[in-house]
Amino acid sequence: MHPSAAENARRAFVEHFGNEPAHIAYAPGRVNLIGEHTDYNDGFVLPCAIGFGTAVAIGPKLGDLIDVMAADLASEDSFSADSPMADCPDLEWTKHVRGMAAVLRDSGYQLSGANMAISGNVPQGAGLSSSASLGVALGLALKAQFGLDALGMVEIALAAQRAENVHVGCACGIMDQLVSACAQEGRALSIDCRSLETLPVAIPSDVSILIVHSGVRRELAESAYNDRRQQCDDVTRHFSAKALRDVGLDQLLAEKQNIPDVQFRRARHVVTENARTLAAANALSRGDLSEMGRLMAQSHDSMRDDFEITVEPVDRLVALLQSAIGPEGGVRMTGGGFGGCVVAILPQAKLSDAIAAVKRDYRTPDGSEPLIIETQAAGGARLIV
Ligand code: GAF
Repeated sequence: MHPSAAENARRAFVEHFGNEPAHIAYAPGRVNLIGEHTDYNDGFVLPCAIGFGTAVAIGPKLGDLIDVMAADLASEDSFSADSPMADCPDLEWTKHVRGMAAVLRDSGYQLSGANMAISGNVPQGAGLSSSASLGVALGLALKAQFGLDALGMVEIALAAQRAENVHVGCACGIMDQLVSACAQEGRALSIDCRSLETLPVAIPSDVSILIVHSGVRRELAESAYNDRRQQCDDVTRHFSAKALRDVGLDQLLAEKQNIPDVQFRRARHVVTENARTLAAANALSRGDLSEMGRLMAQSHDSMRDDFEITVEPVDRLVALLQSAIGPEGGVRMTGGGFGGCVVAILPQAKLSDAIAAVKRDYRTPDGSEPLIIETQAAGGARLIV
């Protein structure tokens, strides 16, 4: 069995810095059940946390330097708590770490010297939010180390999003960080991405969540993601609205002739996905898996045809899982798109059939068996020590 992320981070801290960490913070990755590309349009999402995450072990250090090591990458960095972004190496992980320190510092939180070791087990490049889990775990570790009592979980999520937007260069919304920070075990989180209100939705105990990685790497995902954001903003501007959340389907259809076709279809995805996501939170809370399945199928079709973020192997995987699951339960691509994972929600009794069908009928583009993860909805970020 693999040691947990927290145990790996602790062990790396002890080996590297020669003493026990004062705190270990852990934050999970997530899978989104429905509500894709709606978060940055002030819309609705329904993700849950998964049983994989990132741990940050932290301890005191005299002076102003924060020394940090990424145990899984055998890579190190050292920066001033007073000017975290000065001479930042062009490495994604260091931008996340320094970016989080910079955002907290710019928000008025006092940081000073510290030692940190990081380890995570979220599958990389799978669309399961390894970055968000890193940002949130860092926020919680820095809060514990420096006694930042005013820093609440929602604020940690917002800081992690800001660090990604400003210092990593990814224009992501708030979904991933917020569910990593605030998830509850056994529940999905219905999130209003405008008010940031969250409503836990219990997942019935006889229902399973299955994640299958298509094996398609999410190449060019960042620039395509930013293009989609831009196209949504174009339509928002067309209506002089605050966000696409405020544009109704009738209103959008009435303007079809006056909006370029691509932009129209992007907006139609977002507007209809918001309605599906609210309906899905309702269906899940009633344990209505056939309605869930119907909404997830519509969501996938909309991502494929209107938002154009699926790829052929992902579409194939969704079709084969849907026929293994049948009408009680659903499956769709999950996350930002252009590869990555699909998520299925199904009765536990169907789980072994669904897994067998994937193993029998699906191969990743390099010919291997795909990564299959059966998960329960996990709890959100927490201090382990
Ligand atoms: C990525 C982003 F980080 C999220 O904010 C969200 O927009 C998602 O893609 C698409 O729903 O995970």
